[in-house]
Amino acid sequence: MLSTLTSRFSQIFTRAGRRGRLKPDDIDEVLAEIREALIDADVNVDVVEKFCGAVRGECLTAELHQALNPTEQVIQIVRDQLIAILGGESFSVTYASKPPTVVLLAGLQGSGKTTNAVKLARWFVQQGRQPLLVGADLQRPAAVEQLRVLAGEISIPVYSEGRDPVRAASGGLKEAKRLGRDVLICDTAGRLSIDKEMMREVGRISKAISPQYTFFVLDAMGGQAAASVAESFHETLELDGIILTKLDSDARGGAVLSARETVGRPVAFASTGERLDDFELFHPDRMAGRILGKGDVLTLIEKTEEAFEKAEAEAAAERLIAGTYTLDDFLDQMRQIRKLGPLSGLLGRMPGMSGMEIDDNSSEQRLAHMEAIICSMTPMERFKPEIINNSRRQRIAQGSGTTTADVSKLIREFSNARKLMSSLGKAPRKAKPAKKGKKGGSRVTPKGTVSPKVANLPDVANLDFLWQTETT
Ligand SMILES: Nc1nc2c(ncn2[C@@H]2O[C@H](COP(=O)(O)OP(=O)(O)OP(=O)(O)O)[C@@H](O)[C@H]2O)c(=O)[nH]1
Ligand SMILES: [Mg+2]
Repeated sequence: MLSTLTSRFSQIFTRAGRRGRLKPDDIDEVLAEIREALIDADVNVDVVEKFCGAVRGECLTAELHQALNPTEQVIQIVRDQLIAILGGESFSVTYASKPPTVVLLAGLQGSGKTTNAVKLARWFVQQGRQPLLVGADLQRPAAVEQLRVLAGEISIPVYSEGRDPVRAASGGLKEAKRLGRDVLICDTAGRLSIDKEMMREVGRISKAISPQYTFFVLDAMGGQAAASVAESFHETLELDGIILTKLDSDARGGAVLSARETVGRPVAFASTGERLDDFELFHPDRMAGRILGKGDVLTLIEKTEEAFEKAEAEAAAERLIAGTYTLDDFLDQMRQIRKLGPLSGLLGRMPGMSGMEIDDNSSEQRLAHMEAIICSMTPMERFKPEIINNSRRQRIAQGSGTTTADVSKLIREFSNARKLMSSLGKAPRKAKPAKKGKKGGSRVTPKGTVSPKVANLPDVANLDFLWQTETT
């Protein structure tokens, strides 16, 4: 996701870091590089200028040339301004005082309206709501069936009727009231804003059901051009927000970064894959962090919570943030994360890994290599990878059928991830070894029990058993 932009930012800040102190001229050079990276990412030029102007202003008033770590400070300023152009606050849904809360989806053909209608319905179910989906795309013969099949996977009812989408929509509203469903989500046919008749039709649907929320479904692959299409929908429909789809694709960033400014409405939700659970509230701060390569631990934790038992998730989240994990845990987490979907979508959310290019076909093989490397280490090496010298590295490489470079790479990635994770926690703590005898150091708790708080784990002062394994 936006990996090209992330690696451009990473190169820019690495170069800036090498300069040490940044004089105003240096800042202008850094800004010129940022401007070029954003233009290359297809970001709307007005947005780029506004962004760079704001960053420059902040940098100059922050008197960076006197700052101890100027690059860190610039990154912080860039991050804040990215958050600003992404909309600042996350979207929050206010429910209608008299249910149902009505949501209308509109957008271009193939942008993801039907799939995201169902994803949104699933999201409402998670909020404790009872949605009803309405199929008002009567243009394409299979559209309602597509909606029914997808909604059927998560047992959400679908209403549709006849051939007139306006009647289908208002019939859906009546049905929601009759059934006591408290959210109504209306899927519509894909249309072009230049098709006046089709635009009038969606206008009539909107009048018939008076939505609380009208979302424009925007394909991130379409870049800034797609974002500007939303502007013309806005004239007919008065949009309330955007659902940004296909963020897992190799979209360059133009749509994501231009949407808020060009449409004048926030991105409310983001769709990051083909699966129904690849969907979340859009958080500008997390997206900014992701673009800058700082990972997206919170989203990962939320996804983890969904995929695992609560107690298990609690332990994983604590360990992620507390930074008290070892290579055993690292391996454990990689295995758990695999359960959440293709690695390409998820690794970008792990701190220190967002710059990694992941090809899903080779990721299995890579994971197998990582596993072999970690399994070829002694318990002490897994606990304290700093002790791995050349001869140990050679032994591990031989044992795992990999190269010493592979071993070094893994240790480097692990150390980076651990450093970043501890910096996200309150205070950096020393790693504690995994419990003796527990496979893979996993702290998975049985169903229904409360996970041990990291702070309450036994303090293993005596590491003798680790050294014993070393010598046997
Ligand atoms: N990779 C990926 N694919 C997505 C995402 N969202 C939707 N898609 C896919 O995009 C394609 C089109 O999605 P639809 O939901 O049918 O789009 P639509 O806007 O309803 O299309 P029309 O009804 O024809 O206008 C489908 O193959 C979806 O699986 C996403 O976030 N990531
Ligand atoms: Mg559709």
